[in-house]
Amino acid sequence: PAPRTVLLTGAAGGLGTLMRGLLPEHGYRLRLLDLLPVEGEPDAITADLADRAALREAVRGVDAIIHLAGISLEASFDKILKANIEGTHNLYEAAREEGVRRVVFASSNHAVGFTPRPPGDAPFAEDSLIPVDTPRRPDTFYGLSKSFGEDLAQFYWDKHGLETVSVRIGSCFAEPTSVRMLSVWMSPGDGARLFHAALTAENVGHTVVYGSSANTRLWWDLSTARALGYEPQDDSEPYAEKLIAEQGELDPDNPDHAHLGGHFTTHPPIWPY
Ligand code: NAI
Ligand code: 15L
Repeated sequence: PAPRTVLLTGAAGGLGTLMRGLLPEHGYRLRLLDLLPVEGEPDAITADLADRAALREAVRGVDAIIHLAGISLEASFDKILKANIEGTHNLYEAAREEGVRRVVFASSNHAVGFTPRPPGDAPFAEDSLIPVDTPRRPDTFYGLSKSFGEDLAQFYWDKHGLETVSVRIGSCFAEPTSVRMLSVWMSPGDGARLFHAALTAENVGHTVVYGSSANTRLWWDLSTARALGYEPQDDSEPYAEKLIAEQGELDPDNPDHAHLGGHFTTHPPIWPY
């Protein structure tokens, strides 16, 4: 049977708030968890990913987990280690102990952020799009934690038969706000469609997909996402004229524009810290 009761971690965050609004339309009953209280949701579980007892209780009886909680930008290694690396491990252990069969993991384009973007101008030829099996090249401690999360997901599948779809999300916000986002944007509606596909596709083992809309200027290959049944319906192109007029075209000689990860490859300048 299709999963119906889903634990959404990181429910108070930006993406969590968007998905709280959209996933019920796809038929899900959501249980919410975050370190912070979730506005307007008195039943949400307030817990830290460090609290293994709370996680075990939170996952008990759910059909699947969408794991969004964690630090979502660059931070010190110690903070990333605690929230994203140890925290994600704690959640997988709770899932294993309670027999949860599927996780959808919010990975990130920053796991492959130092990958050069496709050369030339958009739209890019199919065979120059970045595939999911490109070597991982994290651009930050944050990106490293997402790379670890993908390895953890593979390990829990191989060792324990716990399935994961790792979604290397581009930028999921209401609208694209930069020229880079014209290539990597995932509309909230497409985000919900992709999570729904990731929850319902059969026999995913550990599958890695990119998470974005069907953008005219797309940099990466959506075929593994489409194979789950994902059919993106949006394209950032209507925003292109205005954003390019304001910000100019991407400049391949600018290091901030040269790689998938954009300015994460150069900023914030975290050393010494
Ligand atoms: P966000 O920073 O708005 O939300 C993250 C949420 O996780 C926050 O509500 C925070 O309180 C919670 N959290 C942090 N540490 C926690 C802990 N130790 N225990 C429990 N909860 C904790 O981030 P956003 O944008 O909503 O992203 C959600 C997830 O998706 C993150 O894992 C992020 O790395 C990933 N992602 C998001 C992208 C986007 O475009 N929004 C792009 C790529 C990945
Ligand atoms: C991410 O991984 C971040 O969580 C999000 O805030 C955006 O910065 C996004 O990547 C991006 O690359 O635009």
